[in-house]
Amino acid sequence: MHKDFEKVLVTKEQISTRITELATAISTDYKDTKPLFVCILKGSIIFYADLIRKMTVPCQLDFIQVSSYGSGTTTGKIKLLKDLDNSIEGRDVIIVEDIVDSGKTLSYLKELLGLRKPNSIKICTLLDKPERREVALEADYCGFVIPNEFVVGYGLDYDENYREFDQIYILKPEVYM
Ligand code: PRP
Ligand code: 7HP
Repeated sequence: MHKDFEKVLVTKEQISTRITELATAISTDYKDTKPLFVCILKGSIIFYADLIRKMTVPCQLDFIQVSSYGSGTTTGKIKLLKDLDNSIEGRDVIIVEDIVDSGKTLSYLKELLGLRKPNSIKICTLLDKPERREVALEADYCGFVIPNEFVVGYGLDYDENYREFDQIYILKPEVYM
């Protein structure tokens, strides 16, 4: 294991099993429509790529990127860095996220995309850290509820590092303190 990691929190086997379950549930719920999966760059790309490949109904893809002003996600001031390529009017949108922490990123995005007259918007997150929530926000599909620890791997980073690991690890506090 990498020297900066305290322990594995979610193994690759657990991730894979849960993603199949999520994709099965979403495929059932969207069997009569063609959902548009919106990937929030960059953290969710690995989860997103694995999730859509387990879908058993037709779907389409688009990408969006936001960033917080200041350090981390604590300011709540969010900037749109890359918009979607296509209109979502009348579409059934599923926003795919790696982690819900304060809830600010997703509440901003849900409001922004909601103004564009989609037929529906739902949220699918791999991880939910409810102890950190600052704004009311609930995911419609959630992989794992996790404790209030800083996690990396499987797309999640600290200072742009560790995204390439295929499991989710708790980062040693001394790395970020
Ligand atoms: C991280 C993560 C979520 C967001 C969650 O993104 O990927 O998008 O923070 O935090 P919140 O619930 O407190 O808003 P980050 O801004 O680090 O960008 P990244 O996806 O490029 O890593
Ligand atoms: C954002 C984020 N990124 C990586 N790991 C975590 O635990 C995080 N919480 N919020």
